[in-house]
Amino acid sequence: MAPILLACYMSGAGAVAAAGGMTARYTRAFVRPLGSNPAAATRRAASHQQTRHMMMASASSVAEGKQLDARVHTGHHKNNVPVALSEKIGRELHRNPSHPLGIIKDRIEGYFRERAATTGVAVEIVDNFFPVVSIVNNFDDLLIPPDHVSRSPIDTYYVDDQQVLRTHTSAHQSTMLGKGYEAFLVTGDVYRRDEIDRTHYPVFHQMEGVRVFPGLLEKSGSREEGVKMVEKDLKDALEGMVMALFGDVERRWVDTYFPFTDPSFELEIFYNDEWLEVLGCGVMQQEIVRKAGKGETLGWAFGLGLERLAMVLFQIPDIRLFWSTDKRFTDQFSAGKISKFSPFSKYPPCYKDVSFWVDPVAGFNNNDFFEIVRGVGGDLVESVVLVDEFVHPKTGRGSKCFRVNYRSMERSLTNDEIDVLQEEVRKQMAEALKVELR
Ligand code: FA5
Ligand code: MG
Repeated sequence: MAPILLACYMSGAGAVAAAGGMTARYTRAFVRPLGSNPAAATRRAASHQQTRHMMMASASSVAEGKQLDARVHTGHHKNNVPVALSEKIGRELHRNPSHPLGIIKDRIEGYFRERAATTGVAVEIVDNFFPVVSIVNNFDDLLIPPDHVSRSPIDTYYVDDQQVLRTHTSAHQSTMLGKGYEAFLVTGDVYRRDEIDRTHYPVFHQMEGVRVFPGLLEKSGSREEGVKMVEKDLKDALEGMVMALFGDVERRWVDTYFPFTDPSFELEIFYNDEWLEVLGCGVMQQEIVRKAGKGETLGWAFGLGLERLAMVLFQIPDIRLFWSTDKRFTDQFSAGKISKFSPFSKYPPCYKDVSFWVDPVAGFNNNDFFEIVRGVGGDLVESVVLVDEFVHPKTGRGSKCFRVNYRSMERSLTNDEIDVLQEEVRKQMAEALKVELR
């Protein structure tokens, strides 16, 4: 036992933490189609089972008398939405004009409204679409392949076998186009099962922007020329937006891949000594536009993360803070103003390690563990870091050790209260995940 524990405490937590950068689901993930990796396929199958276990665990909250939204908690066997998560639906932080997310949203909308005044094309602005969308809208309409990894219940919250919690605001592209809008912005909360750290939270906010150009193809002479003009307008619009938010900041375009745009780009800005990806965008795939009834009309689309921008602009160090109802947080912001957040003291952390055997190692998915921790510890969990992992050379069993860092943003925690939480985490792990706790 002793050497195993030693291994757990001595391995490089820093390296693991450093590797956990911002998820780039619709870029990086797309080079790894689901099913291309047998180990991953086993993991996904096993995890699906686990997800169902956890769903049953959350169903017990129904008995506790909570009012659950029937649009989200359908009782369908595919449903993997935890109650703690669905409680975030309806908070609509982006619609609060004096919340940092609302303040940024208003700025960007203002910028595009002004720009529209010069182009003469009105922008339709929407921020209240319910986050339950069809699988068709979230994936199929956007040409995301049927076997793509982002569709897995490991990465996505399913409501039933037809609907998900939207994983991006791109889910509204096709319906908005289909309704006839030529320019629109759609802002909303999006949901992804993900790792746990300062920049990742299972709910965050995106703004989608789309503009199509009727008649441009005919005017430009060829599709190739037209695409160039659309690309230029897209880049002008977004650089202008960044200027409106950050002033004359250093910025660069990075070529990337999205299934729904071609060519595709990411915009990065140089801020506080590092390059930061703020949005993905590109020229819309013609098939999407065509299916939405707009024929060969050319268009562009972008999707940006509001938290990402807000963390930089307001200097908010932890993504959990956006959800804080502590007056020391909320009272610092007022409508229309971008101001620096002053942290109201940093309370001491308290960390707990959990080590266990998994057999086979491919049968375990980290996201399932993260969700248990989130479910038990809620916003007291600052981060979860994989500190050690190895496969036993003789038995072939896998070993993992995670460090759960607890820290309240509002008060000091006691070791005793965290012990109670950690015990509950272990209990739920033993029930829901096929692991042998050590
Ligand atoms: C998308 O979601 C695409 N739908 C964006 C898009 C729209 C591309 C239209 C082309 C056309 P991605 O997963 O990279 O792409 O997310 C877009 C932005 O959301 C990122 O640039 C980042 O600002 C933000 N974002 C992504 N993941 C997170 C996260 N876990 N936490 C906070 N912000 C995130
Ligand atoms: Mg990205």
